[in-house]
Amino acid sequence: MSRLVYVLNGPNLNLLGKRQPDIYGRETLADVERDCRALATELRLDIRFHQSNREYEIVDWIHEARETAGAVVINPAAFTHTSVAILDALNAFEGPVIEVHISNVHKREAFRHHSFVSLRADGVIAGFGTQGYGLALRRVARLLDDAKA
Ligand code: CA2
Repeated sequence: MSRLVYVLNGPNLNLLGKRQPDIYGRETLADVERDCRALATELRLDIRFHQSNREYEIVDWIHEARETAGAVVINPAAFTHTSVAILDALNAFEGPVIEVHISNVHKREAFRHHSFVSLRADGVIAGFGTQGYGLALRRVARLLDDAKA
């Protein structure tokens, strides 16, 4: 299976590190991308790292991943709780999908407790801060290694 991993980020995550550090920490999305790239090299993964505030762009990247990628790591942000379109796109992707949330959504408002994406995700990480992205990449590397063996 391809060792290319799409790391996708939903709406408002471009503000990471710039607002609400009590909830989301002080690292920016550029810091997260840099850390993901360094870890990916260690794990022999290639990554495509994207963020969008537009649902259709995330759907289009998942379609692209169908053709080229072995796994998807996704923080769908607010679309987690609303988007059947992203769920449908992920259901059409064959490799591992890991859902990441920086905050512990279960400790927050009730509307954040339901995730459409969790109906497809092979694993869900929440509340580990931006460290969750690295944990997701480690899991994906293991799953891709296991699929090869
Ligand atoms: O905890 C997460 O990673 C979330 O996916 C973040 C989403 C939220 O809607 C989900 O319920 C949980 C919000 C992303 C907004 O990110 C910001 C970061 C800094 C400042 C403002 C927004």
